[in-house]
Amino acid sequence: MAQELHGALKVGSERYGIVVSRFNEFITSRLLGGALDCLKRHGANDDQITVMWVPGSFEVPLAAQRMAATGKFAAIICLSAVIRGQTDHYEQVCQQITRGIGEVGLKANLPVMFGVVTCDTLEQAIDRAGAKGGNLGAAAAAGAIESVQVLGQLGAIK
Ligand code: INI
Repeated sequence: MAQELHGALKVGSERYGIVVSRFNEFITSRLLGGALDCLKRHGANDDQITVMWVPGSFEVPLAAQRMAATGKFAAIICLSAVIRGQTDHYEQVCQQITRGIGEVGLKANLPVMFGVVTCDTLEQAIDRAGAKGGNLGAAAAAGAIESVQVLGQLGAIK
């Protein structure tokens, strides 16, 4: 029978880094709240979590890269919000953060989670920051825990 690996939603002694954008702080503070709640409810203590605030989405990938380079974190959770109605360079900001977060994860060989709300209106952003669309920050944190868990199992394969 094939061996399958599944990551449990259980935090061990590993540390998590969170990068969060001040731009659209009304939304991102709620994403942060969701991520912290998720990490703690799955076993993390405050001293296992470091939160780094940056000016906007554009600055998130570099901060994630620097956090990853410390070697102290098992995963980095990136949280920001890009709302089309508020910016004439929506596409550029979205492209930068999407490509940047992907690159940082692969280069650092770490789970770097995309907890970025990209949408047309403030109402849609609110929906995804704790209203009827759930909380993308919590989802990103759950994804980080699961990724750390499942990747950690690779070393035990015989
Ligand atoms: N940053 C965001 O996180 N979301 C946005 O919607 C946004 N808009 O609308 O422009 C935004 N801009 C700031 C940008 O990320 C940088 O912080 C800024 O350009 C300085 O480099």
